[in-house]
Amino acid sequence: MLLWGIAVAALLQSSPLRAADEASTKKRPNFLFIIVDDQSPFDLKVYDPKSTLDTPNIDRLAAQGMVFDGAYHMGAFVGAVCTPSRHMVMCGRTVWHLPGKRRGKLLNPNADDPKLVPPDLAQYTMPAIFNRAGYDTMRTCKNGNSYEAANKLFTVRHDATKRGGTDQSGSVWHGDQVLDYLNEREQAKDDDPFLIYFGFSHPHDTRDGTPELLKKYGAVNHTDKNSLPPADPKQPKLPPNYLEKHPFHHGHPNLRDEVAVSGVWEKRDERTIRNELGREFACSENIDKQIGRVLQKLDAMGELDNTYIFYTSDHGIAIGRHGLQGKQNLYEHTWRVPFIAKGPGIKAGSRVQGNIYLLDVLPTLCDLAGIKTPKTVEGESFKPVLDGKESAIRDVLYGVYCGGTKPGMRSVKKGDWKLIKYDVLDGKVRETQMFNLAKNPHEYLPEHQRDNPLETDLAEDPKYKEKRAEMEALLLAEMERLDDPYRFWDQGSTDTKSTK
Ligand SMILES: [Ca+2]
Ligand SMILES: [Ca+2]
Repeated sequence: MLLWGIAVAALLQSSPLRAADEASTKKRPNFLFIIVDDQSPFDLKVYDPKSTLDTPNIDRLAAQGMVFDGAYHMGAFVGAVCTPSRHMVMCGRTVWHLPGKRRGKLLNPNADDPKLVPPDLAQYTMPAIFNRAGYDTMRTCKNGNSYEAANKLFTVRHDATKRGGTDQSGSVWHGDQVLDYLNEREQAKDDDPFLIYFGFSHPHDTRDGTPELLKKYGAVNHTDKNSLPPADPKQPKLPPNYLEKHPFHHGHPNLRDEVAVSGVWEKRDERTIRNELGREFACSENIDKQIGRVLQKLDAMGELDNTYIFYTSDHGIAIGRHGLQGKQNLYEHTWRVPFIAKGPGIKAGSRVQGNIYLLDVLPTLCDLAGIKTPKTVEGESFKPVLDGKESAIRDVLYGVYCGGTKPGMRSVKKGDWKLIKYDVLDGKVRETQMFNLAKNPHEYLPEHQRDNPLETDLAEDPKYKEKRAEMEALLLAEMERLDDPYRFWDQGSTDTKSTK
């Protein structure tokens, strides 16, 4: 019996699978989750090779890892799109199953239903799960517009809103918090695996870049509402889908991001938009520098190869695209997020569609760490994509903006096709758009006056009547599946919330 036991043990030890298992239990992987605030994927060279934004460190992550072309945030029921987005990151739940109450008022109409929003959800958020699993958890990020009940569970937390143009008042401060933490670990010879939530306050406005980087992108921190910033050829060019005005009202009167962003206000002229893009780029390059510092430190500590690194944003942003300025729309520049992953086993230089949401991050981290994913999580692990076994984890994507007049905006995407619907301002605006994203990736509208007949909104084109019916049905099915409490004018519902 003893001999047999030794033989089995020897056999197990010689098996490569067993050897890999043992190695991974000896040293579990670390996680560095980088999240910036308000960045369109199309700002980055990784997504737009013509972009003039220099991000050598993000580019290197992409070259050594995997780039996702289909990464989305599911949407928001408040103007502060950050808030639901960051809840989804923390708890892995779909948008209508999130906490959403402010001063007793339900922002998410489902928020009081314990079947849809578990009252003890904070105990099943990213820091809670990883603390229980023996990870050291650390966080730096902006304050506010996020999930405080989860944020406060990180063992080490250094949050502050840093949107200034100096080291102390800007992104350098967030970088310093992570470097200080890594230095302390090194000195204490702390060997536990770690999860670092490395958040930035920029490039969210106010986009006060450092003088050096502002100069590089030809921009100024423009503060005078009554004048235009100077034109400068070094500024980023206007985006291809720029418009001076969106063709119809977005449905959220007095929306801060569309009327009150310092440096832009309600202006959409070329000088204002190019200057603001220059400011956005200055802030984004500064973020890239901080990422570089942290990666260098991880390398020096010998931890880099055992660390999964994710780079993303809480959502995109318009800044002149389609005549919009904010993050309260469902065009690709804003519905999508940049998403890059690098780490053990992820093929260098790979690129996938993915079709992931930010709410899939948490189950993926659990999967990679070998932690059981809690039942509260509704997202899906995209580890099979990271492993190169799948190229996408779902076919249909759903998006919502419901922070202004109701029911607001919805989008649905499947394959190359995308539908966006608007039902706002008490029925004054009822619009449907349909795009073939393979032929019209910038979502050109008739106002862009493109020659190619596919480079426009195809919703009313009789040639695509069947496609539109299919997309409309998909949208309704997603709204039902996800407990969307609203219905649109043409969705044939008796739901009492549909008209108000
Ligand atoms: Ca944000
Ligand atoms: Ca420790």
